[in-house]
Amino acid sequence: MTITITAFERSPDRGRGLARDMRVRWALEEVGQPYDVRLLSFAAMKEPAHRALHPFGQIPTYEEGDLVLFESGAIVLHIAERHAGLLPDDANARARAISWMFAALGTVEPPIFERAMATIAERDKAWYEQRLPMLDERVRGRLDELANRLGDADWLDGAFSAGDLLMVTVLRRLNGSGMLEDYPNLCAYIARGEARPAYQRAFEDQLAVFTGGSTPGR
Ligand code: GTB
Repeated sequence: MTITITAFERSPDRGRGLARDMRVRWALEEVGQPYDVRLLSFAAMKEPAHRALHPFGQIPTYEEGDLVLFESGAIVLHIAERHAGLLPDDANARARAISWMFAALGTVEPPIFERAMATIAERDKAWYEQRLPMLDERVRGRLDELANRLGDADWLDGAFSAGDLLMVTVLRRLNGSGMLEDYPNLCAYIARGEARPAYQRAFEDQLAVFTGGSTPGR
């Protein structure tokens, strides 16, 4: 059955792979599932046709036959549960990998997202200079904890899993912030994720949308 996901027609990240379709593309590449991409303008995302798929009028969505999903974490979990390669077979290890998925999106992403939004939307506000150190501190707190837990391991819990996939996409949002450089093991962890062939295929495909190349899916 054909899988179709949605993505920005013109991503504000200019092809840096920071929008949340990237994690879905990467997951599909990891499990070897071909997919089509429907590109949407900001206006089209708010039209009834897209809101029928996504109540909040956002990307990404995922369609497969009668199934329509929204929320990138739920989509990645669906892919990981249906296809081998992103979750361990052992039940306890699988539950732990899912914990890391939730940790990436529920514990690590919020302070990173909040900081990113402030740097975009609040830079010209009177409070920005005062607020930024507080936002930085919240991010640093999470990075300290994550770096301590990861230590010198390659991945968060044994083999690469959907938990690592989500965590790497979350951490990448800090590229260019200067905050990651204090955490060499997290930098190496991100680099390991980015070096995966599936990541690279996904990245090239989303970049091709920005540079005007084709987005064939695979
Ligand atoms: N919780 C949802 C999920 O995980 O799927 C959040 C989905 C979401 O935020 N989608 C964004 C969207 O559709 C795109 S990814 N925004 C349009 C809207 O709400 O009207 C967020 C994003 C946007 C831009 C950058 N960037 O430029 O770097 C990075 C991430």
